[in-house]
Amino acid sequence: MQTSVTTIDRFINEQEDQYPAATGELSSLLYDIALAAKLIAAAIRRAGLVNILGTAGAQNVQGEEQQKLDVFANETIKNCLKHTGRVCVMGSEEDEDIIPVPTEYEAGKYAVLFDPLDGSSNIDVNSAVGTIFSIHRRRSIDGRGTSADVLQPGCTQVAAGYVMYGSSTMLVYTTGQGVHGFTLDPTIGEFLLSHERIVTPRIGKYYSVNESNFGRWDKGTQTAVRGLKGDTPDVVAPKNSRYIGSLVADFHRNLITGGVFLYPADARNPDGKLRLLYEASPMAFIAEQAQGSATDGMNRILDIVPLNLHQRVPLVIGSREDVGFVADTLRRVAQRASGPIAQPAL
Ligand code: P6P
Repeated sequence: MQTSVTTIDRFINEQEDQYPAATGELSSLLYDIALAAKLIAAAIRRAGLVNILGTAGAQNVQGEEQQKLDVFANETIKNCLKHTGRVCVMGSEEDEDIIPVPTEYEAGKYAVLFDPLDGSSNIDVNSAVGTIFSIHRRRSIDGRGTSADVLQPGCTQVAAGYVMYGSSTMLVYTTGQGVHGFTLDPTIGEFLLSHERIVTPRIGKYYSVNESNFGRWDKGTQTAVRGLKGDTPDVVAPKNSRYIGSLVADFHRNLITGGVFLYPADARNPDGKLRLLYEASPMAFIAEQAQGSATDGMNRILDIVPLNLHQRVPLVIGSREDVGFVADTLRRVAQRASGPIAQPAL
């Protein structure tokens, strides 16, 4: 039986061949991340058996109980990257400050940001969790990496991706040449190409938002979500609600089937909950490469210049027309609230 399997290594190499100037370092960095993903996937699969569930007791910089798998995932990614000579600095949701590569290792030309285990509150209930990563070229000239290397707008990313530890383990990434998905075959320990050139439908089936925040949203957001539910069927067809509470899982479903995910600002989270650098920005790169889009409600995520490592941002991401509907609604409600624009006297 003819089997034409494409491993992630072969696929990355074939993509790199299209760029004669490529040195192969970015490709090798993507392998390093794929290795970390395999190690984390194995730990998650074993989690119920070797009792590494439950909290590690420590709290991360977000003030959240740090689960043991959070700690393991964070350390695994750092250990897979720091000695390679390809990275000068890292930024992690689990670490308060940037992580310059230790002096005993060569500092490379890339800065890597990551959320090592997003949705970790779902760990103990065996629901999907994920790793999200974002790669920029360093801006500093030499030496250890600095904040300037990580505080870059999403439009300067050279690669971004996520790993979803769900019913199967999938790695989805882009280097600006489309979005491609690989499924881990645990029997051989290889990520195999399963979703080449993912394109998200223009209009989605689902909307994903935590509706328990409805009373804390502004009027524009409430109006937009009501529209997605079917209040304005002449403008947007009613959608089904799907919300897992894990960004990677909600984003991935919408990417494949079409849909829009929202984590808006609210009275309790005036900048929303999600982080710009290692959640919104990489997902926005992927969304746009899959012909979708991503905004903070009105402004393109990839244009936002970050001011600090753990900066939060409201997020509306997914099918292009659905994201556009939300933006149009927010603008219309804002204009109505600010009153009719004074027409210049003729
Ligand atoms: P809420 C998980 O904690 C996370 O950071 C994202 O993965 C997810 O989209 C969001 O928070 C869920 O937040 O407030 O709806 O539980």
